[in-house]
Amino acid sequence: MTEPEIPEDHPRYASLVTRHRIEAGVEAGITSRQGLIAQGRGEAFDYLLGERTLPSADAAERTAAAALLLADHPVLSVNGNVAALAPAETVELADAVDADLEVNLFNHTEERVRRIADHLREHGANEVKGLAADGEIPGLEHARGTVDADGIEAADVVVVPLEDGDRAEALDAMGKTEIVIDLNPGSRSPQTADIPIIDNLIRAVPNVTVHARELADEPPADLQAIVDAFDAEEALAAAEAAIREGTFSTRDS
Ligand code: PTJ
Repeated sequence: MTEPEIPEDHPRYASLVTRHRIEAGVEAGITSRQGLIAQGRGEAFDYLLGERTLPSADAAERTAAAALLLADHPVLSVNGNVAALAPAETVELADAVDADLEVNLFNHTEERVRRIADHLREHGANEVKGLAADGEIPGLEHARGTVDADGIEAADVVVVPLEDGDRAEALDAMGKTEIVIDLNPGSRSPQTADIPIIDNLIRAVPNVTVHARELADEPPADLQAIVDAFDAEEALAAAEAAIREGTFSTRDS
C-alpha cells in the first residue's frame, strides 16, 4: 500500500505511514534492515506512551531549540531511519537553527551515506556532510567512529536521534552538548544526553522547529535560562512514569 492509499481516518494511520516509510527506506537502500527492528522497538514504546508528545517531552524539545540557537556549531546527525522517516522535517530544522546536516551511520557503508545525502538534497538540503569521513569519535572502532572533521567532530551541540549507546557515550566524552531523540527512556543514549527527548522522531523534529521559530528573537541570556532550568533526570523520570502508570486504552492494531 502506498502512502496515499492508507485512509487517514484509520485508527493506526500514523503508525502505518511510518512503517511504510521505513519499508520504502530499506527498498531504496537508505535504511538498514536493522532499522526495521529498531522501528518495531520504538513503536512499542510509543504505544505505551499513548503516541503523544508528553508535556515533559515538549519542554525538552523547547530546551533543545534554545540550545541549538545558542550553539556556535550545531550539527544534526542523520541515520537511515531518520532519513526515511523525516527527511524534509530534518532539513527544515537545520534551516531554522542554522545547523549542519551530517550523515552518520551505525552500520556504515559509503554507498548508504551517498544515498542518504542525495535523499536529503532531494528534500531541500544544500550541503550534506558525512562523505569526507576525515574525523573520528575517539574510543570507537573505525567504521562506527568515523565522522567529518568539520562536522560532528567540530560541533559544540549535536542532535543524535535513535543513537547507539556506545556512540552517545563517546560523543559525551568529547564534551559535546548532546540532544538525543529516543522513545525508550531506559536506553543508554537518552540517559547519557544533556537533553533527552523521549518522543517519536516524527513528532519531535517538527516540534523543535516550531519552538526554534518562536524563540529565534529571544536574547541569548533568556535562551541560556531555558537550558539551565532543564532537568534531564526529571524528563526521563516523567517519561518512565507515563509508561509505567499509563492506562492501556483499547486501540485497533
Ligand atoms: O542507519 P544506521 O546504520 O545508523 O542504523 C540506525 C539504527 C536505528 C538501526 C541503529 O542506530 C540501531 O540499531 O539503533 P538501536 O540500538 O536499535 O536503537 C534505536 C532506538 O531508537 C531504540 O531505543 C528505539 O526505541 C528508538 N526508536 C525507534 N524508532 C524511533 C525511536 N525513537 C524515536 N522515534 C522513532 N521513530
